Amino acid sequence: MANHEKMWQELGLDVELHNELLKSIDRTFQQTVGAQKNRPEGMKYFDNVLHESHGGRVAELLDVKAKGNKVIGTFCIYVPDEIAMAVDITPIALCGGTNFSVPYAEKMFPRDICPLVKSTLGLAFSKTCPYAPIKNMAVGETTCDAKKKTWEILAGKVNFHVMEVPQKKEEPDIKLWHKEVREFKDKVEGLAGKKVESKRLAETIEIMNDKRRALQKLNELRKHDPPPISGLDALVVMQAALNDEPVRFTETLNQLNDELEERIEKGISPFTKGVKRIMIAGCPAVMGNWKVHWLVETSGAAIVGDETCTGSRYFENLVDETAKDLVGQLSALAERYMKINCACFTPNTDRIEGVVKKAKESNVQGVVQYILQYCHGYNVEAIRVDGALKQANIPSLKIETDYSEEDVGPLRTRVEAFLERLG
Ligand code: BJ8
Repeated sequence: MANHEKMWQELGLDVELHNELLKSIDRTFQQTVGAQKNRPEGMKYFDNVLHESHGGRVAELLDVKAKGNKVIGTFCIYVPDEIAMAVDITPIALCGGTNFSVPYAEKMFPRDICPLVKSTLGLAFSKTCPYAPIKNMAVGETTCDAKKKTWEILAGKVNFHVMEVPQKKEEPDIKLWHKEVREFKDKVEGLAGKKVESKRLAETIEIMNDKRRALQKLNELRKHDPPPISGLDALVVMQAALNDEPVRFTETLNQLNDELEERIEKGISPFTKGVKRIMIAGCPAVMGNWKVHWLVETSGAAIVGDETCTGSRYFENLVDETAKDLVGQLSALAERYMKINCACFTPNTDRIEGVVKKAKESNVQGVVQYILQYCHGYNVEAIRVDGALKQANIPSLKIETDYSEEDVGPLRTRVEAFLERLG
């Protein structure tokens, strides 16, 4: 990493503090992901994506900009990347998963907002986020109160666009979302200084669908008993998906999937057959955050599915590739993204039914509902999710936590007791 110091200096980062941040993330990574046994060879690439997220990937984005193209920062999987990519804009996810930066946000923001928001803002405020100075525009959305109110503050400081994600999924809401998608197209066209062409949009739709297909395949392979890959490693792949160049990511993931098929044939797994199978449902675990996956898997279970935005919500549902003109393509994109079941929607029956369906498909014995502290949407919805799972005879455990390590002891006790209850 040392060879990137000049780049960080030129970007105006606090290099000393940034080095501390990297050390802190690396320490957590080594204690969790790095401490696993019997990992697939192909994971080396995805580990490296994480390690280079503040180095090599930043250098790549600077090259993108040197060629006259733009970079946008996003905070939610509702932003349709395909449209930005169609005008040569590179979207990059900016959500923070490290506890290191949380105190920097707490100096300015209330403490009682979710750690994902605080971590993200803390990185920007402490001058340790290399993407903050690179991005030409940030794109927020109206999914939760913490985010909505944060955008108002950031909008005065950086070029900011907010997409209105509706809170219901009825006809007027769907219409509103289609309009938002069309407005997003206008916005990125203005930023890039070029028009979205239908031919190029068809290509970027295919690129992102290919990426989703590869992730769906990984999800299928995890259904095997024993799974050929840990849930923690599958999470690393997902975290890389939000940062890496998509074509390269898909190619490498397809290679990993081939290796996993071989492992299944040869009976190679980090677990033994009959291991207790768990699905995670709820909030996303973005780069830097491996806490709950690590806790569950070091307590003797395998995570075989994730109903989160760093899981199935990101890759389920493809964009219809049959639309032939721009109007049809934008509409197909809006339809696909509207199917994401974030807890911001009311009622959210599709998500609740989806959790049960996925838990059955992955043949799990239990579901861990992962709730980031102060995320009221997922926290309150956990009651309905729990009820629906109970009806299907699937026990669930709700874990509400932040990014710190302080509650690891009590959480482990609760996870172990839950796993024991599964028989
Ligand atoms: S579509 S889950 S990526 S908003 S955890 S900041 S909701 S208080 S991250 Fe999300 Fe889009 Fe929804 Fe997915 Fe708010 Fe909750 Fe924090 Fe959250």
